Amino acid sequence: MGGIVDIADYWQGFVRQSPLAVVTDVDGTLLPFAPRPEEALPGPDVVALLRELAQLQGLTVALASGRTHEDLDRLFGHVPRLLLVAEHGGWRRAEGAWQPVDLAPPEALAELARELERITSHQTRALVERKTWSVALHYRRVPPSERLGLLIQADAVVRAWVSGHAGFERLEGVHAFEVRSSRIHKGTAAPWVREHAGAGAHLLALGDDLTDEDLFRALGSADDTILVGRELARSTAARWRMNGPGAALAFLRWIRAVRREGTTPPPPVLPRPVTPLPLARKEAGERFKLLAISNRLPALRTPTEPCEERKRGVGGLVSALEPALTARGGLWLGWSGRALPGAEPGPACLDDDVLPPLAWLDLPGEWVEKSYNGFCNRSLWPLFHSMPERVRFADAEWERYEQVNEVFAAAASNIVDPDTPIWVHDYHLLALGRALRQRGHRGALGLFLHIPFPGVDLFSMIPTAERLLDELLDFDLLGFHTPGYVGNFLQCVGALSPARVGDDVVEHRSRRIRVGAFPIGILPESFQELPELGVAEETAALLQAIGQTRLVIGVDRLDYTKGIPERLRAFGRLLELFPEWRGKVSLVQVSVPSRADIPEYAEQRALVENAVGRINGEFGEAHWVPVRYLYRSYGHGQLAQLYRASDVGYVTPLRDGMNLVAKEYVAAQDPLKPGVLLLSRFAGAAVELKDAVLTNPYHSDGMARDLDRALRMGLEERLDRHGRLLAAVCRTTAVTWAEDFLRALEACR
Ligand code: ADQ
Repeated sequence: MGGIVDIADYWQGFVRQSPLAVVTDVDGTLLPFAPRPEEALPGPDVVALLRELAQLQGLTVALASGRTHEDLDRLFGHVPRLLLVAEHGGWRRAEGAWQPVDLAPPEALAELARELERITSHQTRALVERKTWSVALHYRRVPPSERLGLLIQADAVVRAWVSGHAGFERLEGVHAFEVRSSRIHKGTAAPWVREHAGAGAHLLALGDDLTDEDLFRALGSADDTILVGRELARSTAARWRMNGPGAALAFLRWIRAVRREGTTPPPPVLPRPVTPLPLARKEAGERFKLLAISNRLPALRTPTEPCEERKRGVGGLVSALEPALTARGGLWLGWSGRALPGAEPGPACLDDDVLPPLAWLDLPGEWVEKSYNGFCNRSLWPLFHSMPERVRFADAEWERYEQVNEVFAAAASNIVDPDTPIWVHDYHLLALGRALRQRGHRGALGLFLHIPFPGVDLFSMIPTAERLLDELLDFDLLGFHTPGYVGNFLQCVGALSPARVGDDVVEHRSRRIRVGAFPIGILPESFQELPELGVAEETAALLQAIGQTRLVIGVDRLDYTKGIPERLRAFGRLLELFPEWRGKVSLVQVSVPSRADIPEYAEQRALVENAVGRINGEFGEAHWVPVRYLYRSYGHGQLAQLYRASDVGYVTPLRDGMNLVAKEYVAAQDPLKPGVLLLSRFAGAAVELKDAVLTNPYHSDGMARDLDRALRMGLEERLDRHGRLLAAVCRTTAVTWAEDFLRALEACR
């Protein structure tokens, strides 16, 4: 794609090549999703189009689907010359009969299918589908109120089964999941299609979901790939994208016209490059008045999850920054989350179909490993959270970290004018101010740190502490959550740098750098609205399962700084020290998966699961499960409902920059009968939320007593505390945070 000038010319040339094979997924690519899979039927126009394409000289058409071969036969078996690939590549049909690939069906899957059938035996609307190399559970028709219970059970079964059976993987679908042998995937069908299309055939693959990525990855540089769907910014190996089945069909009709009739006008729907050509600076500079840069982007935070899942995890940063950027004509730049196989970062890409527009970079896998997994998350993250025993340093990781910062600076200076204000976020990009200045950036540069800033004893453990500090002083504005972190930063500057330190300013090399506390908040109203009916039913089912006991709730990313094992231990101590609570209180711990490819995080997961098992084993009874552990993400509405239903918000990180869960819990309470916030004194939020019951997460006995106190607290004291807590949560919100920071940034130059 390197030297392409005109996209229409490129496609005119590509689709004229012979032999050419078009390989396309069916559901979501050619057919829109229907409420039930059996309702997603191809219309006569789609079948006629495939039939005509398959007849054309030098063109082969293959459908590659996750459906069973019986299903594909029923829908497309009568179309002559059409190649069919079922079960993600496992079954293939050219002329004549279906052929399975040469891989014995795994017998162990029968056992998993039986287990899933057992837990769905009373649930007639759930469907366990046994395929040759996989088992799928479809729950689209299960009423929302019953889904959660079913999924909790199914999840536990599948997790245990997959961890005991190497070579299998779990794939998430829309209201379905599938466990399949990882040796069967759509990529395996590519050589088979090429063989049938003829020597030297070029392949064009179209697909919409994650199973199509295997196909995209299996193709070579002479082939081409199109991601179909509105999820424009999803991480993909495809080189082009288009909007949905309507666009894909229009494009296939155009291919039919080009190959049948020769010269034709350009395609009615042009695929758009996933990696656009870099923007000309002048054009971009005039367009964008503010640039925000963070490691990850809102729509790209978890690229393996479907879009609706991603929206659920949106925290304060996104809800504050999106409107602030949109209002100011700003752009947001970040890493795509995609690790490239080579040694070079990709060019910056832009998606301006969304507001605010997003720009992103792909990074080489080795850089991600060293910079993101290494220096960011194994050096800075534990050190800044005062956990030096978890810290390790490697020179090569620091070097890659600086390089990543330079690549971001290069992208930024290519995208915006040198006078544009830039707001940088967090510990991944501490060296970006220096890198931007070296590229001649003149506009105001601000950094906001979302995690704590440690005292000088800890900070000076970084081998490059002085240099990092000096780089930080190239920003014009440095923002932290609390005055304590500001104090720590100024203390570090005083001790490790020749700069002059004032109350909220540092003077260095004839420049003044403003330093201040900008406590981040939430949008309190968004936790006070009643959830939609379906959402409410799903959560209500969980609450019903818990029964009449008092409820304590924990909600976190699964991260060792959040102190989840310590929290569970203290809950166990509560049941030991105050046996009267047995059978009368339940803890629901909701953990959202995080950084799972770093070993410490996988260990944390095992620790938490063991602790849950221990407590339930030791104290549980037939009618009472002390701890319910949910390893998944919830939407705002559901979290709000869980918070509101709980007697205690159990928010006990070992150390936390702010902690938004604490604020969310307060905002969601019924003001007439509020629950009690039990908050770690080591969360930044404790500075503003002084009326919580403050606790020490390192002290199990103390935390158990604080929990007992929170559970027993009378209405009058709860009302009193909650009134003051709510006032604090409404005083510094996501909006005031972004506006205050931006105002201070704009005042800098
Ligand atoms: P985090 O460490 O991610 O943020 P936090 O501030 O608590 O921590 O924000 C987590 C967000 O994720 C909350 O909005 C919460 O609702 C959501 N979340 C957590 N578990 C979830 C689940 N299971 N399902 C759905 N949503 C879930 C970092 C710093 C913090 C700082 C923020 C913002 O570590 O200290 O407060 O940035 O600056």
